[in-house]
Amino acid sequence: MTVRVGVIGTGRIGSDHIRRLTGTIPGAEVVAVSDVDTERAELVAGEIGATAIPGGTDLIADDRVDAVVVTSIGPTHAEYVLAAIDSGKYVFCEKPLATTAQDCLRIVRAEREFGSRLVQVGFMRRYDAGYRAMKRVIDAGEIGTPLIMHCVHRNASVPDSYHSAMAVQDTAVHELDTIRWLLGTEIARTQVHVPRSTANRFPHLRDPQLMRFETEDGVHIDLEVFVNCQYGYDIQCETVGELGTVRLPDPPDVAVRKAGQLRTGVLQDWTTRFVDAFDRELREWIESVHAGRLCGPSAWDGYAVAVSSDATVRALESGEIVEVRLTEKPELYQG
Ligand code: NAD
Ligand code: ISE
Repeated sequence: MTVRVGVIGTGRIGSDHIRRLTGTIPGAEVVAVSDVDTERAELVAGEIGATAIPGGTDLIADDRVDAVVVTSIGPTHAEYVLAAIDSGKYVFCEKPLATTAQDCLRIVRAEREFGSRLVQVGFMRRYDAGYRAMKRVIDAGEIGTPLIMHCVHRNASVPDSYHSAMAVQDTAVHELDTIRWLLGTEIARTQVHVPRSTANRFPHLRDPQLMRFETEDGVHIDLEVFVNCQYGYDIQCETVGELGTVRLPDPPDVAVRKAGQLRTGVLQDWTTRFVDAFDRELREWIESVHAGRLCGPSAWDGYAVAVSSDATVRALESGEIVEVRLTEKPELYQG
């Protein structure tokens, strides 16, 4: 059986996911697409023989669509995810699940009322080979109890529309999820330090930012977010434990020795750095839709990250340490 997928949002990552659902991943077919930019939706639909449906909620309700992928901009996610739950359809939603913790909680409540999981959030780092290897080392106790984590998240550049809070809401959310997942605990406190800003981009943007997180069980994490670093896309993570350390490998590239120099390339953006993770993420999502049982990042994960993200934005604005407080985890998401 083929899962007939409808995709809402045909921008950068929407097109990328349509390409992989169409060409790379077995058991799926993109039958419908939608975008407020209707011309773009029609163009994309024409390329793959799908139907362009003007409204996202109409796409969700359409009988030809079994499952939905939401890749529109963040503020539109909650409406579409809630509509998918209302229709009883599986929905894969790109990060963030919603732009406020309150909207994430509405989604969690709607899913609980439905009675089983329908929502998966696009925290794709959980599917990256390096992060998975790091988790295996931590879970096996090889480095002893984790004490400290050092993370770096650098983008070559961002567009003018990117503002200071997006360093948290759009960029650091990936680490907010991977920290919880790698360490198996929640973030309890957050703080942001802002050094002088790079002169390379817009005056309104505070870039770079140094974030500090503390987990419920006392692990301290530092995260540098620098989204106009110029030289490329650079993701680093090292966990320091009582007995040793574990760090992500750099993406493989040839080493060229020439004219007294040794050089290697740096990837330029997330499409190439996480290509395998995106492939694996959507392949496993389609498999779990086939099996009728989701196992990837849940609406609860989307909610927990949104609460930490909101707290970190408040920390950025106030310069204070801000506490992170989650509601009680419902049974649906235990285990
Ligand atoms: P984009 O701006 O390239 O594309 C967004 C698309 O959504 C556009 O085509 C726009 O016309 C459409 N859109 C806007 N409002 C809409 C609405 N109400 N209904 C339907 N379509 C609407 O953005 P992008 O870079 O593709 O990002 C999309 C989402 O994916 C964001 O939530 C972003 O955070 C996430 N993202 C995730 C990753 C990752 O690493 N997992 C990487 C990039 C983007
Ligand atoms: C983008 O939306 C992503 O999710 C990328 O992974 C991240 O590196 C970038 O900063 C975000 O803008």
